[in-house]
Amino acid sequence: MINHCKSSLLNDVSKQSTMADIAKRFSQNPLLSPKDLQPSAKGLHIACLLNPGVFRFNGKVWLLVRVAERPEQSEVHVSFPILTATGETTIMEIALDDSDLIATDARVVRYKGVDYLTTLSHLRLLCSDDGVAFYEPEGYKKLFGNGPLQTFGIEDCRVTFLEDKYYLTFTAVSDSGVGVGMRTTTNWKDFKNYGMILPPHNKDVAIFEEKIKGKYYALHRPSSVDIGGNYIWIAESPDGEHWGNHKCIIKTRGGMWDSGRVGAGAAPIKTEKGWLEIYHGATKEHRYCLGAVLLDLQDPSKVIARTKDPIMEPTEAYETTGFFGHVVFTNGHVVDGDIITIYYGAADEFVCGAKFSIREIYAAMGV
Ligand code: MAN
Repeated sequence: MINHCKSSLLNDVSKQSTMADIAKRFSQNPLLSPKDLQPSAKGLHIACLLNPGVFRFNGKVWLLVRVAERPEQSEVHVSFPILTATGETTIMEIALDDSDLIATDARVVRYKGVDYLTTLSHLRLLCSDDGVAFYEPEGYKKLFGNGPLQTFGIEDCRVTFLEDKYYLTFTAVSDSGVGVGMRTTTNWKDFKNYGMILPPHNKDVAIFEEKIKGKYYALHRPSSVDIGGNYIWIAESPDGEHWGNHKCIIKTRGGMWDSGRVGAGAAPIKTEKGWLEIYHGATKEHRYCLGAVLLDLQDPSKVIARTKDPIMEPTEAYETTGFFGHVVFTNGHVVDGDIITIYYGAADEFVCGAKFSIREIYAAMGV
């Protein structure tokens, strides 16, 4: 088994935190666990169900959930699936005592100097009448990685509804790097594939659900090595596909809960005070919390406010213990008046739900 739980350092960090968590978690959490779905192929099992994109369609709430699979693990090997460029699944198996193997992170291994993911992810549609009980409807296809830039899978899809079309922006992983793929659909049966819209290293793309002064806007997260870091950027586009005028707008904050990396959640929410964005921030020890920022309605590259403390922290057992513990990560929500219902990945293993009041988030931001 590959492992999972984090060092005692994390417990110390939890104790120091200010516990400003204002999320109202569903009592039914976790809503979905790996055992609730069938694997996509014989010989695979689902290790994690996590990080769903969320949207409304045909009167229901839908999740486009990330399903992370691998073979059952033996005592002596680590094994994981990889797609070929033409879409067949192959299994890579490495002896745990191989001196060329570095396996210290549950999510990634390094073998002979090359990084691989320990699971292969695809995206699957689930829907619900009440936003709590989700099922897989008949007649909708699973979405798999496609082509040479998605051979390690597709992950963490944001779904933006803009002018009658759903834009799916997701992490596309391969041995060439981690970039952003895009597909669009109107009916969730037929998809137009745009390939990679932002090259490595980039992820966490959330397209705004309205154009501003005729232009599309998106948040994204390039990672800059040596100089720079893992910061949230904003970009503009004439067509939703080609992006330019990039600006860095939200950086990590030293010594705080978001000191290691920050990345956008789902599409920003238009409110009377600005575009409200729930984002994730992590420490260098990979403890993932959620915070919020408010962006100017007319010029969303201007940050009006940002929460000092996290609005949600991994506190429940299903958030602290699992495939990769001490993680709450969201990339999908629905909004009803003052209430934002987020769906989130907990410990990179379960799908959970929680509600926030927009007014309470404003109060936490001091606006
Ligand atoms: C990265 C991504 C996410 C994952 C978090 C926490 O940001 O791989 O999919 O949820 O790490 O492990």
